[in-house]
Amino acid sequence: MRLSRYFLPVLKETPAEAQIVSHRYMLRAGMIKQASAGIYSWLPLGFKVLRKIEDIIHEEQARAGHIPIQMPTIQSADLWRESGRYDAYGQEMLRITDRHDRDMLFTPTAEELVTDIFRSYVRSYKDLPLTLYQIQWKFRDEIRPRFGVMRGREFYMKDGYNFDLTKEDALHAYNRHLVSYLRTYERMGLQAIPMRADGGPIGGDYTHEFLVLADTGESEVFYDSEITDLKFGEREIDFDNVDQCQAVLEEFTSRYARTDETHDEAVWADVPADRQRTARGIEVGQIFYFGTKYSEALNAVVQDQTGAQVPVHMGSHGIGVSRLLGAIIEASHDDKGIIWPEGVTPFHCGIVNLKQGDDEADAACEALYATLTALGLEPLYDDRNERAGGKFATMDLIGLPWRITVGPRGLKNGVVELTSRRTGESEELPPEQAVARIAEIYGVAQAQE
Ligand code: 5CA
Repeated sequence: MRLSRYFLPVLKETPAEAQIVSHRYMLRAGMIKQASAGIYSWLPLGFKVLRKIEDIIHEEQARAGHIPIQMPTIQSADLWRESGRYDAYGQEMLRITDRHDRDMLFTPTAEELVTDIFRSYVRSYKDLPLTLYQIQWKFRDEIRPRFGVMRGREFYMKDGYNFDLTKEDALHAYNRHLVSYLRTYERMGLQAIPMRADGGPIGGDYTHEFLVLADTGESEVFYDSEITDLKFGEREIDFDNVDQCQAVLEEFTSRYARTDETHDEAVWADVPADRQRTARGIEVGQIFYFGTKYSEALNAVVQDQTGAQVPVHMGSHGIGVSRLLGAIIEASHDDKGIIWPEGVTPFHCGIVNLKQGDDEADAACEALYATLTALGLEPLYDDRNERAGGKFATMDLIGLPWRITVGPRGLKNGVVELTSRRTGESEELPPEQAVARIAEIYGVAQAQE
């Protein structure tokens, strides 16, 4: 993309309404625009990161064997009356009346609708296990929407639902989700710690929230410091293997890690004092096992091996997709702007032309742009007729992890400059080598000369 043709409405001033750094940078970098309280338009740069996050989630869901679907945002109240949640959900639910005076609502979550799909088609234990998921907009009429996309009223969520014959099978689905989420967040450059949590309006005794530690987080958390040393990393996992998934769950949940809702001073006292940590965290996901709560209410039954009709065991599993942009920025920024992890960056690198209009500099930038693009990478080429200082400030603000700087002086010596946004370190090297380095970082193969 050439910056001169892009739509990147960068703000010079810090918007007064933004209280936390991620909200400030998302507004200043032209990623989102508030449409009304807690409701945002996604501008090109923000939308691009949202899509990257979605892509990672889809890939990891596929790896775990989960199947994508799409359910509507507007639902009839009838199913919610069947489950008893129409009244129970309270004022957070946006209620809508259609022209025929029918009660509708904007989905805050989708246990009822997905259970209705299941009960309409699935009759036998032979069709289990089954996990369906979607990535879809949700609406919760939060009393205090704030911090930009962190606590929106309209927000984007991955919500998945497992259907299993037995509690044991459903607990495997729970463990599988935990493993899959660990991988998912790490690919986004995040450490998200599973913590024992509270079921809230979704329900269920088994539930973990995934928290990213950050001073601006809304939850107070208590954990054993050993937990931050754990990494999922590159390990191979067979998601159908019950023991493997169970082992990962035990590894990541055996140490004390709880939100304030489940914090227990008596158990906490057993954690060695020098390992006790209290911090703030951002909840980027939650998994639940709630048994037959919805299947019994909505009569979602299958025939088991003995011919008996039994309600299926279920759980649901959510990722705060739009909230993740805020969480990633909270975890990765400096005083100049955002620092995107390579896994979610909107463009793979920036190209800054120090002297637009200089034949050699223009030609070198065009060549870099063409070569990187041919490799399947997306560079953002700042081809505007602007001062170098302004171009650097924009690149730093929007946070691309790598920048190639091209100027007449360097080109005389046959070099360009490659700069890491994270460390600020620069290196001079020939343009072909800069391309090779970027290709290597992103794991794309270069054709042999
Ligand atoms: N049905 C279950 C799992 S699919 C569910 O709704 N879980 S949830 O309530 O925990 O939401 C899932 C995730 O959505 C949360 O972990 C959080 O990251 C995100 N989320 C919840 N409310 C908001 C909000 N108001 N703004 C932004 N993200 C939110």
